[in-house]
Amino acid sequence: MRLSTIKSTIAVAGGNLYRCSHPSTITNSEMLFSIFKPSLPDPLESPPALFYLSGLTCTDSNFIEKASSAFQTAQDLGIAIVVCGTSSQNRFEGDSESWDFGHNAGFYVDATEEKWKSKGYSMYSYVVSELPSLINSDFNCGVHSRGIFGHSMGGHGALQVAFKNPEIFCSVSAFAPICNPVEAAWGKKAFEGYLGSVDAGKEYDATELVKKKGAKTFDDILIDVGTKDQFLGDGQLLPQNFKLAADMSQQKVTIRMQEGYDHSYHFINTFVSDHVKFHAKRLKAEQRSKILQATEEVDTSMTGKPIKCNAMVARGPKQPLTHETITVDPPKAGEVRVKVMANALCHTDIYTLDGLDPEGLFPCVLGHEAGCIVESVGEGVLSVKPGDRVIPGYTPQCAKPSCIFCMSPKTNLCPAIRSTQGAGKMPDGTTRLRDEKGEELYHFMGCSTMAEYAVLAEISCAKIDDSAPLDKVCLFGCGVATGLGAVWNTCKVQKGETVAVFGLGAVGLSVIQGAKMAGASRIIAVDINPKKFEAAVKAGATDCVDSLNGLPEGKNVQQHIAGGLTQWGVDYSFDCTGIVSVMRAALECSHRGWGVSCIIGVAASGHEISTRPFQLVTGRSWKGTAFGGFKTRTDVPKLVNKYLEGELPIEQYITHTFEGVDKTNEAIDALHSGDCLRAVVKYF
Ligand code: NAD
Ligand code: AHE
Ligand code: ZN
Repeated sequence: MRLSTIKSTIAVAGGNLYRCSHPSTITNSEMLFSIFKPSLPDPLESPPALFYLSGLTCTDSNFIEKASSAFQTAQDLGIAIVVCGTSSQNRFEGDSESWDFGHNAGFYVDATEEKWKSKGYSMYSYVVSELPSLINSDFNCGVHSRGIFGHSMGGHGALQVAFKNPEIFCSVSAFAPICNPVEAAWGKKAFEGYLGSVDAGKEYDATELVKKKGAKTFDDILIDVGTKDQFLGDGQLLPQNFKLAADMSQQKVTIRMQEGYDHSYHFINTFVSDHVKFHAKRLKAEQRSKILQATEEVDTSMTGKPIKCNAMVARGPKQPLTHETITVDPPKAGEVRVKVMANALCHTDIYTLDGLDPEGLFPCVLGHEAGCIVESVGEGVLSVKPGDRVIPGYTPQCAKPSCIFCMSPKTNLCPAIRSTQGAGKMPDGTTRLRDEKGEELYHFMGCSTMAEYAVLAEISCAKIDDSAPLDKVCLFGCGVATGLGAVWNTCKVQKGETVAVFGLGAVGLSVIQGAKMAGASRIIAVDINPKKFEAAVKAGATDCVDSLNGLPEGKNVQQHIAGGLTQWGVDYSFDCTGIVSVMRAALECSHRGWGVSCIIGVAASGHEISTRPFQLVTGRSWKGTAFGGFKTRTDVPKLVNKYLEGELPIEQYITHTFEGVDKTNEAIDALHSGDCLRAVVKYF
């Protein structure tokens, strides 16, 4: 049963902002609050919640109207923001004789003075217990992790509430907080008024609390203060007292004195995005570790024994996959058996299933973009152990000093097991997969993750941060990493350079994301499906070209790009379609004299590229990339960490999610629908 009433809903930054009210049992009044809920690929997922406490005289509307730049960052990082009121809403004679005490100035304490207690002035308990559980039940936000921040009186509120409830609020920050209220006029007035004495206020004073704690509670606390803040000058804020006490207690505090800023919401709006990022990093880590604890550990009781499990088998080209029970044998020497937690569909799986892959072998188990947990290891395996989180890599990395490929910074193409992998076998030339009749099944790309269990070569396992959400970071197993790497590793696109990207699936969009992060000045996005342009612009495209119906009369796409949109073409172009005519167009729109065109798309068997040699004579060159040039075991963990740090968002690629390996055919249909970037199938 909902506890709150939604009074209005506004679409903001891709998410929704709800203004609500609810009959509060703690303040015994009709309380107002607002909540920004980001839209997430998985609508059932509970985003971390960041609670904002406003200052004196404010209501929730101040923040939502004057600090709205917070919402885009919150949407990008998948964080909900809750803005609550500043006092009980019971009105009575004398409740607002002065602006800094009483109505909308509840000071986040539980009043003990009867006059205020009887009117529900218990904002401390409201913020600590009532509102978080309401947000959890009515909006499914903050189920796993919450943070708190605030301004001025709300800054004081956030600090003291967090210090006393780190198990409820695992991160804290503040704007111009009243740090030592027992020493400040505002604090003294509030504590005398609500609690009967200043001394009683010590239990609500952040400086007193950190002193009393005498130890670290948080890894860091972020505080911004404007140097032109009048309340800094008149001794209301006292950040130096808090800093001193915190230093004594080894509690790290980052106080940033912002030159020229005052106490206003212009100050808050300028720095609020930093605070959301500060919290997002910590809230997501907390969320992951909570979910991890919740998710069942991998069962290792089957070590050394064959495991029967669900799988989707490709029985032949152009046939739907069949849901079967297969046997996955134990790992041999140098091998690892993993539990596949989530698998994403890549166009290459479809390409092979469509019979276009010259190396395609049937019956096989496809799949190569997954997140897994190690179930057991074969003899001699030291780099991973049961329980480790790994991402399988179809471009393995033996890292042996004798391997000229692994030792070279120029490539990631370790050939150690390429021949057996291409033949659908494990490195010893045999298979670990059998169907119900005991018939052998081929492996695929050294992965075969369209089954609940898989056996990989140890050199194909990228060990990642244990707290990483496997149903997200599985994307680093192929498409997204490939696009980013094509820009950063294969072409090394520099700041100010120009690029053109052909094909705006997950690979093409990640090329755009990579180019944007590299500082490309012009990013031309090309597709025959204009529905893809919105995502391309969001990723950073500056121009979109519909190469089917959007070209100027008498011009082909390469002439439109080189000669129309640009004078001499782009510094780099990328094919992310696998279509040889597009590969030609990509080359021919690259810059006279120095243009480089990078082939990422995988062409159908027998399809070959061609162009006039004149194109190369006049300075253009062609190159290609496999997995974006990333070395699987050393680079994939770094990509995952960048994601965990919030520096590399990827949720935007997950347009479809399914539960259960048997839903893989539906995921394939989704990929065919044209409005799917990545469909993630969660197995457990
Ligand atoms: P996808 O199917 O999601 O995207 C392909 C995009 O190309 C679609 O948006 C489609 O509309 C567009 N397209 C089709 N014909 C076009 C044309 N004539 N001109 C312009 N755009 C056109 O595929 P994806 O998962 O993003 O993969 C893209 C390609 O990259 C595939 O060929 C895949 O096999 C390959 N791939 C290669 C590597 C590698 O390591 N080299 C890694 C992953 C994927
Ligand atoms: N089997 C095909 C080659 C397919 C291909 O080029 N695969 C890419 C990865 S696509 C990932 O979605 C690759 O990395 N190739 C390098 C390699 O060693 O396969 C064929 O043409 O035979
Ligand atoms: Zn792939």
